[in-house]
Amino acid sequence: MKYPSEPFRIKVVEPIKRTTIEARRKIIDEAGYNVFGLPSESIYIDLLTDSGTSAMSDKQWAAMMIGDESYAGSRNYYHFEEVIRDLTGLSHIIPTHQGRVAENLLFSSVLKKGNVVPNNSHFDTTRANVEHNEGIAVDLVIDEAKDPTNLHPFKGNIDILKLEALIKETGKDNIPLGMLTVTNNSGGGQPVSMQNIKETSELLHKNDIPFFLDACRFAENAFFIKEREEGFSNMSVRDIAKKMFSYADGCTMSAKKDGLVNMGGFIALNDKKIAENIINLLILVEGFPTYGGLAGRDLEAIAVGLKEVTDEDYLSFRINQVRMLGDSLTENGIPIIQPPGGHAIYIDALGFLPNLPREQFPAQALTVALYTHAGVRAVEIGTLMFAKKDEETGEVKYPDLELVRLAIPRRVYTNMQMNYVAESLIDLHKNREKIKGLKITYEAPVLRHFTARFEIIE
Ligand code: PM9
Repeated sequence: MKYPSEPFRIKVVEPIKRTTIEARRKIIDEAGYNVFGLPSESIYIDLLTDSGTSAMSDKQWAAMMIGDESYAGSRNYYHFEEVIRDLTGLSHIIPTHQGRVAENLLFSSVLKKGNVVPNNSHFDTTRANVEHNEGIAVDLVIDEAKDPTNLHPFKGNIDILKLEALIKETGKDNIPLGMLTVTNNSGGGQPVSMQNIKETSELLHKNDIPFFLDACRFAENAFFIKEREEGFSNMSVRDIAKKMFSYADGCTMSAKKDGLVNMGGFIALNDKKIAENIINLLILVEGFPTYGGLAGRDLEAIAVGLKEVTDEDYLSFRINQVRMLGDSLTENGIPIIQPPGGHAIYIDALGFLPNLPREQFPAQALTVALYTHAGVRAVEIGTLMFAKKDEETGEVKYPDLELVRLAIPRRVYTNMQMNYVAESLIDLHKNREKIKGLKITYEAPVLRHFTARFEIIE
């Protein structure tokens, strides 16, 4: 089958409501034209994020019943530690309640003012945590990634020559670590090849710089390597994932993605001294190192989720469900980042709404229109999330791409529901000249996309 059918049957059903277009017009106006302000009850299909929105399996729910809620030394921590050690080969396993805390603890422990952190593309929380610690986050993804139509199989790759130049220019002592985000969320959920992981690791190590993975979607990345990279078609996805980790000195992970849970994360690393510093901070802000802000039952569910996520029937359905949505949009003339990413489809809002100027937030305008038209919540990844204003000149630097992300929760929606999303977008595309631009009326100084408010430009 081109698009495999669901490799699971549904045991628990959560009803979702359909609302009228009139009701949604009122609700989105009250939310200041920001979909983060919408009550989830007003949404039919929620594609805001694939993070923390997965459906857990029967085995994960069963695992929660063997939660050991001891303050220290919970048996679930030891299982969690064993599974992560086996997967990553890394020595120190530190639980956190989600990915950004892992980032915060790591960067608070290794960054000094003015230090530089290279990455293919920093996710927004990663960048914010680097900058919060007075570091400089530098994105070095390959140029092909900036062209939405380019069919490069590994558009998440970092540009090795640019990385080399950055190390020379900055000086290796000013780079406390280098990172790769797998898959590259901000660049379209695109995978990084094993070759690129290896070359990045070698180059960083040659300069005595530790190499970390932002491993949120490691299993999806490993599946793409199996599908696309020469020499891996006969290797299991689990072994490919292990090989990816084998090049790294550490990783941060939001288990809310490929951990298949609703909450959780971790840092894993080999350096004992840094691990000690992180643990001291962890005790201050998250909790004792055998729970790190999570309940024992959460740790158990993550341990099971990290095993389930490399199941190849699951991954084949997962990746192809996302691809199916992307293919139907493409077939109907809707511009998306090609090829479809692992966890999401990214619509090129500049191609969808060529008449709206960047200062009118075209991707946000499309996100608002999609919710109003169909009750589908997507998220903007463009001007609102990434534009930077030069305080002195007032000039706005826009990101390369202006995108609307349709992130698909894991094991949650059926292919029929994905057809509904595709049809809604096709409808909207036919009537695209009616979509109006937006003007910002409130913005916070950091991570403004979460709380910004807008009005429609009539
Ligand atoms: N990613 C996402 O929707 C959730 C937050 S924004 C709605 O894509 C990477 C690559 C991520 C990521 C979160 C985090 C932070 C780190 N790296 O959300 O703190 O995609 O668990 O993880 C989101 P936490």
